Amino acid sequence: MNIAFVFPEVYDVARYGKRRKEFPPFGVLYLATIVSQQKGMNVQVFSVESKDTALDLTTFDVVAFCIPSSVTYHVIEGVRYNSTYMDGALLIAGGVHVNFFPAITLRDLAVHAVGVGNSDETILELIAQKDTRQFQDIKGICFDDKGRAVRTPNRPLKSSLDHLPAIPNRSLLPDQDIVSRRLAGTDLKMVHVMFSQGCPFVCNFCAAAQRKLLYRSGAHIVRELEHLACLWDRRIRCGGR
Ligand code: B12
Repeated sequence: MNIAFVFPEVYDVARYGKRRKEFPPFGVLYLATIVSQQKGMNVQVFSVESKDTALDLTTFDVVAFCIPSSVTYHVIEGVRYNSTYMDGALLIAGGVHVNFFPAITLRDLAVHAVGVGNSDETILELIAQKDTRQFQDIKGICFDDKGRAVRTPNRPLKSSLDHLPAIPNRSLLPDQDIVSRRLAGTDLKMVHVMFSQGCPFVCNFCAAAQRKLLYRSGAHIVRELEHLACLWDRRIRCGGR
């Protein structure tokens, strides 16, 4: 089965003019890795900008739209309506914007279902229902039932992040997402790693959806750091960035 993940290029808005990318899109990265580890799943990730939203998606059985912030919602709306799809393709969406506006996103984008909150398990369950379109037993989603938006119960949070792949497959992302250009104010190149999720504070300007802090274990993190050190070593020896 062919699965397309579509996400808007995420530039830091403060440095947008300089096309400065601060973080790789971790949501897309983890979801795409999880799906690609399943037998028979071919994953491709499309990074889009607002000037170029017409994609040929006719070879994909499932198209997953990722909406990291409301700021880039219009980019995904552009892709949704300017692109071409396979007949019967399953269309799904998720991301921070969707977490706050699941039913509106479902309607606006005319997709079959949206994930609400962490969807590391939800994504596989949604894909498994591609042909049946029976979504009612999947936790943490909002789905279309003959024009009616149905919200299912939240998916309980895990107690850690160790269920995630220890080494997310960065080669699924555009090359420049693997290593950021430089650490602010220095010439050091850097790579980002996600150690935890959530935030305990209640700042009223922030839309962080998850207050409970979840961590990866030390061993889980070390596996990724070792992998990155090795990758970096190879790049230097091969004369890469
Ligand atoms: C890191 C980060 C950044 C980074 C990079 C973001 C990126 N590459 O995604 C940088 C610094 C670039 C950034 C910039 C901005 N950010 Co920011 N950022 C974050 C932060 C701290 C973490 C995001 C993250 O990586 N989470 C971890 C991943 C794994 O989770 P995730 O992306 O949500 O994905 C999961 C689910 O959403 C879901 N999912 C995602 N996609 C899909 C797709 C499908 C099909 C399904 C089913 C599910 C699904 O499953 C994923 C895995 O569990 C969040 C706060 C937070 N705690 O969430 C703010 C946050 C997302 N940012 C926010 C904002 C406002 C911005 C800026 C507008 C700030 C500014 N004024 O410059 C810009 C916008 C950039 C842009 N062009 O969109 C807001 C968004 C609010 C909103 N409602 O839109 C947040 C929530 C913080 C806040 N202040 O409220 N940000």
